[in-house]
Amino acid sequence: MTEFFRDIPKVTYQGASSPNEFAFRHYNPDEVVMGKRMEDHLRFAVAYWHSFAWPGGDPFGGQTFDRPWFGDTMDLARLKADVAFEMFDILGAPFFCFHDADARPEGANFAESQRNLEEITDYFAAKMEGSKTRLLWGTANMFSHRRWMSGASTNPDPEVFAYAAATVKGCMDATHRLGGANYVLWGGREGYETLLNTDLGQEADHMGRFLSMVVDYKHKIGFDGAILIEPKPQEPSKHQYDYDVATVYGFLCRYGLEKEVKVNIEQGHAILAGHSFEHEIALATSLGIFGSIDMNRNDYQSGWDTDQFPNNHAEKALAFYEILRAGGYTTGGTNFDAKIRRQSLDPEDLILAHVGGMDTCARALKAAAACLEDGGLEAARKERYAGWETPQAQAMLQSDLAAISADVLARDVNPEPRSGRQERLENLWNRFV
Ligand code: XUL
Ligand code: CO
Repeated sequence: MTEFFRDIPKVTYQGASSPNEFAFRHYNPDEVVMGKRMEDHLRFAVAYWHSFAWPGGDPFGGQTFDRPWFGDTMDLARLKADVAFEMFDILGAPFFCFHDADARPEGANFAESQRNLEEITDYFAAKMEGSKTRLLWGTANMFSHRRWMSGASTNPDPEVFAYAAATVKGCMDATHRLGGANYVLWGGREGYETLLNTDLGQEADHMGRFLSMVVDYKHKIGFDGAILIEPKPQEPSKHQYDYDVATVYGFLCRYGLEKEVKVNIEQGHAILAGHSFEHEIALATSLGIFGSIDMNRNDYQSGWDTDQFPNNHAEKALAFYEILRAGGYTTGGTNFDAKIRRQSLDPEDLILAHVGGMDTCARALKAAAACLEDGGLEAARKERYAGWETPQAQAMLQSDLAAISADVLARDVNPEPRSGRQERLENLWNRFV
């Protein structure tokens, strides 16, 4: 045991009226919701980067956290892993996620960075033997180091493309070795700052080719997890190529990868793209590319990607409704891509942020499940489209404009508008949240 969380007990479910701060009020892992244990529905993951690698900086100030594992040595990387697995255990977290750069010190060259990653991967594997926590996904940080400033696979310099390919290979190997359920690509620098120096078309082709290589490598090593792209419209780049789910789908179709790659949808990124979280999830499920989610919330006033822990279950219920309606996660899960505020210095803050986030999601899941089981909303939706169930309506879809026009004239078609019943349905929804 390390000293870091020394007085903090394991968090257990104690019911909604528990006065204990270190208790779940809604997240009861063994409780069965719609025929499945809550833990298996939600598949919570802790994000290594925010909780263990982030120093607390913002655009105006640097480090605020003073963690005993901060530094660039392998010993400190191992201490960080010890503390991380202790936190996973306190929370009963079934999964975690990490970038190479969160887990290992940067080496003097690629070979040294790769060796460091392999060593820490072995260390993770040993820790996982004594832990219930599994790997939801691994990924490569190809946005922090200055080599990535003009992009990774979209960099105008082919040497950076090469470095990116080698980096992703190493991270996919690590993810595979740890039995990861997915591999994620978030392209924070895959975009541009100014069109004056950018060849959009060439960069898209390089990104498409790179992604095809990732898919080929997945098959070559027999990795059976899903490859996921994480959309985001901007920040850090002015304009990012993986803008939102619709943009990613168009990109995947263009390069013939729509059956091979899915999406990891983040709440805050959806908001930055001008969408709701549930819109992005519903679109992805309808396109057959829903993979996983990064759970957090943004500050709605600042317009930044503030990555706060979720605390509004009514808002998240809309997202879980879409996930449940589509049959739930397969390889995906609920990764807390969320960080405590830079003034939240205490070890307790890290634990309680996750407890609150897990409870918020559990409450949201239960509300969404209750509404789905009630069936009223789905019945109303079905009824709204019921006209399409007739043979005539179905035949029209196989017809053509001239024939349809003749039919409209012959039957003197004059549609009567019908209420969309939005407020009634909102009232129905509110009965469950
Ligand atoms: C950045 C972001 C990343 C990805 C993984 O906004 O969400 O943390 O989730 O690289
Ligand atoms: Co994310």
